[in-house]
Amino acid sequence: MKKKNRQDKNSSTSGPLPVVASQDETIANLRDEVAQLREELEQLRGYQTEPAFGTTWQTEMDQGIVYTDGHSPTSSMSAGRLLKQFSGLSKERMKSGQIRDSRDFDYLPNPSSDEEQLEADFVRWGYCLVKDAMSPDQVRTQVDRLIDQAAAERRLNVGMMTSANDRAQLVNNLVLKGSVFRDAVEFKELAAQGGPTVDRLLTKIMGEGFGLGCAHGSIVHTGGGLQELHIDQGGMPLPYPPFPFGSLIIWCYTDFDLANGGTYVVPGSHRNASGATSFQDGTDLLQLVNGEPGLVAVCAPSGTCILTDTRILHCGGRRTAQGTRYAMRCHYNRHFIRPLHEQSTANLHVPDHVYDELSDRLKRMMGITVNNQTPVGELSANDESDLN
Ligand SMILES: O=C(O)CCC(=O)C(=O)O
Ligand SMILES: [Fe+2]
Repeated sequence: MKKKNRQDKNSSTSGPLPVVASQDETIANLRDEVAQLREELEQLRGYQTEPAFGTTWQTEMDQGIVYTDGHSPTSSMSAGRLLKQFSGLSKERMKSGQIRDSRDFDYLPNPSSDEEQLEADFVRWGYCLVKDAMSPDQVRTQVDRLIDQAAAERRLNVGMMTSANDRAQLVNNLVLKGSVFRDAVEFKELAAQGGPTVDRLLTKIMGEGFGLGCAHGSIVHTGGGLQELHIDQGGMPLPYPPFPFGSLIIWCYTDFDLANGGTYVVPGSHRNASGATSFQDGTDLLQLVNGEPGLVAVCAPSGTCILTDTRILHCGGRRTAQGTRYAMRCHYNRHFIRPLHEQSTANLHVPDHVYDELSDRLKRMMGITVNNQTPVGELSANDESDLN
């Protein structure tokens, strides 16, 4: 007679023995494992982990330093090369009426105060919309100051007109131009009621101590505002790690949508589900623009704060409606990164009377704290105990 398999399911020394899985279970487990490995491989795609055939230290050393192309200040692998293919595209799509309002897609981010939802939107689509981040009164205070400042700069012939025929104006370096802006830049509730929410989200995106790249006012009249499609970390060498270097946020002082010149974005163009960047050779970026949802205009009522991942494809949109779009755009970066934005010169010429008014946090954000004279981590010759 065949003996029954009387496997002891317990062991006196190590507790229960692992139960042998049935065949179905084993296959399911293996499938999960394969999927997990695939995901990890996908994530590593941007990085060359295996040396190419024939590569040795000697061949590399003989070749010398070849990863810079001689004109890009960072490296030949900057996103600029990949972005060239989009030249003229935003205009073409706008003119042919192919850009839709984000509200036409029910799955795209809507303004929300729920931080979990905001995080989920940011991860999935590369942007999220903080609802009522400024109250109507707070918006009014900002807009009034911005309009005054813009008029003064035009009067003095230093206005920065950024679209043909004066149809858009950029008011640079707002941190130097009023405490109302400074307070919003450092998320104080008195200037922006949803500031703490924005601050918390940005800290999750970039880590503590993130810095300010620039804060400027954006004024877009009818017919102005259109930019080329770009990303806001385009100067960084590729391949990108699976996280953004910064975040451009836009405080909407007026309503944003297609007619009003709302920002055009390609939702989801920042990464894939595994976290790998879309910005690498081999990804068909054009397919992202042409696919679903493709290029859309962000819809958000005044008072909303738009937070974007610096890897998302986007650009300023043309305002076709009468009137003017007002906004403040602030670019923040991880703390060890110098400002990347082209208008980031605020910290180069801070007048003394403004410097004295800046909070410690703002000084740190701008990278203009006075240096600590004591070398960090080095022995101090005055400290006898260190010399023993
Ligand atoms: O103003 C906008 O809608 C977008 C502007 C933008 O993309 C930028 O300044 O980098
Ligand atoms: Fe941008």
